[in-house]
Amino acid sequence: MTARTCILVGAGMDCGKRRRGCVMGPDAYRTAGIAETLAELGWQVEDRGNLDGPVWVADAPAGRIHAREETIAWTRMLTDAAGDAMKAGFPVFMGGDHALSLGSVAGVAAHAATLDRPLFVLWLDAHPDINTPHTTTSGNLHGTPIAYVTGQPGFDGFPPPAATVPPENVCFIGLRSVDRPEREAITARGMTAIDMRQIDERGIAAPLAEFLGRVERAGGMLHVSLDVDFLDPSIAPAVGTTVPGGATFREAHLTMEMLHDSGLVTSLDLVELNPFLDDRGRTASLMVDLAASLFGRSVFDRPTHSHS
Ligand code: EXY
Ligand code: MN
Ligand code: MN
Ligand code: MN
Repeated sequence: MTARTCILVGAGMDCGKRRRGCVMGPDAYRTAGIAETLAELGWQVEDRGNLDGPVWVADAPAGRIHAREETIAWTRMLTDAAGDAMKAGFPVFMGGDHALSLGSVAGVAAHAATLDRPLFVLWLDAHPDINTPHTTTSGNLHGTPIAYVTGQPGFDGFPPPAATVPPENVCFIGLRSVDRPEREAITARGMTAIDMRQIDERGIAAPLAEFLGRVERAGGMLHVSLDVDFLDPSIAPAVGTTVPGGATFREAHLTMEMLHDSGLVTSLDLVELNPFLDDRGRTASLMVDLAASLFGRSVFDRPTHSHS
């Protein structure tokens, strides 16, 4: 990684779905020692505090889009904050639910465009979050950020992203809950989707290395979006959308270690942590440990660029 300053951006967005609690995420990461942990690894850490976006709102009627206006406001705010943070270092967006990635990725994409570099996105999640406001059946906008940042239609009232991410630059890893329109969108656009069956059959390292090789050959920047539900619920209970059969402790750490060694990652989302559902802070602590692996914690030094 070239940037040695890490910018912590708290975004306790809680309106991307109906269940409350993600508002507490940024402070749970701080309580789990994220700043101290990254500083011990040699990073300069600048904590910019929490963005002051709209709070959770009462449910929209079933089947309707939930908190559209609030999500639009967060998207504007996060897009700006992401652009500013990218100029200053390596941003870590501490969520907050996954709707924060409408703004974080849009802002990062706009910054990459100013550098004339392609942006790639690695989506570590049980879900592909590629519904649009037209295809969603839940009405929860945390299920839509990939559609927004790849420029799909239906986001009425949202600012059009200044730069979009080409769908072929997105790689999903960990999928095990995919809606029918999402499957159709992924297939139609030729997106790279590594589901849990592929991980069972091939392991997680091989498909990840293939993707990282592609990013490197393109001279790309890489945004990583880590949803708590990527992890198996037995090790990460603090999330409202648990799906059995997720990544193990070792698969998750190996992913982060390989990402570090690649030197390609330039920004990170930590999303969907709901501290209200946690078990004595163990999910928050695990997420901080995973971030530490991505920021360089290892048992022994290894040569960098190990994927090529
Ligand atoms: N696909 C479902 C929906 O659109 O409501 C579930 C989305 C869950 C999103 C979580 C954050 O990854
Ligand atoms: Mn998600
Ligand atoms: Mn998810
Ligand atoms: Mn390499």
